[in-house]
Amino acid sequence: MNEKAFYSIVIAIVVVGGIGVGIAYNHQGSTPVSTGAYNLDLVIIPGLYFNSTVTSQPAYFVLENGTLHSSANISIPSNRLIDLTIFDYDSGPGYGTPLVYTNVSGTIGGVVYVLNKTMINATNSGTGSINILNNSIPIKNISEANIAHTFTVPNLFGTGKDLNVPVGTQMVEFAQFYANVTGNYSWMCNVPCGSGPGSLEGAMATPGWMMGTFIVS
Ligand SMILES: [Cu+2]
Repeated sequence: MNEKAFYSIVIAIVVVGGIGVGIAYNHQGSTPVSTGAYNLDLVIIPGLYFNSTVTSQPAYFVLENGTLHSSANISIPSNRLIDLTIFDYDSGPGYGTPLVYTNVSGTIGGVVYVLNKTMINATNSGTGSINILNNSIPIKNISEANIAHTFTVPNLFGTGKDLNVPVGTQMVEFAQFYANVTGNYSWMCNVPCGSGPGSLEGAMATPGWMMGTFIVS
């Protein structure tokens, strides 16, 4: 083999190999890789004192390591299955919620699982024991009469493709999703749950209450 042919082969190997690595890398980057789910636990608590004019407001908190943290900045890892659980102590109704936000969007299967009072039936034994029925119910919509809040991250999956989880009155809900594009997003509730509609003050307009930053990194 002459020198020219040898280097041609070396270059061919490097170029083809490089393309192969590039494809593999690109494939990994665009496809969700599950390395164990990340738990994002959110708690909604009503009736918190805001200030003397707005008085009581509801707020989201992040539950982590057994303590509540501000929801002003919520962080999740990219390219990893997110197990989202929302514990809502608040009640509705949520009349005036734009109908699009009463629908689930962006979750795996397009559903959230409701783990509400229907899950636990303590009345049928009569012995004081508690029966836990594992019948979490997948839903795609919560009516205005039953909605209390939403957890919404606009454009999380691309332009116009939102994460939207409607949260029902005093329900515990579970949903899963992947976020594959890193960056800072906004999160907010789209139920007029805080101070009056259009108000610039109160939960709906204050980070750490019903809105904030959603960080995918
Ligand atoms: Cu709300």
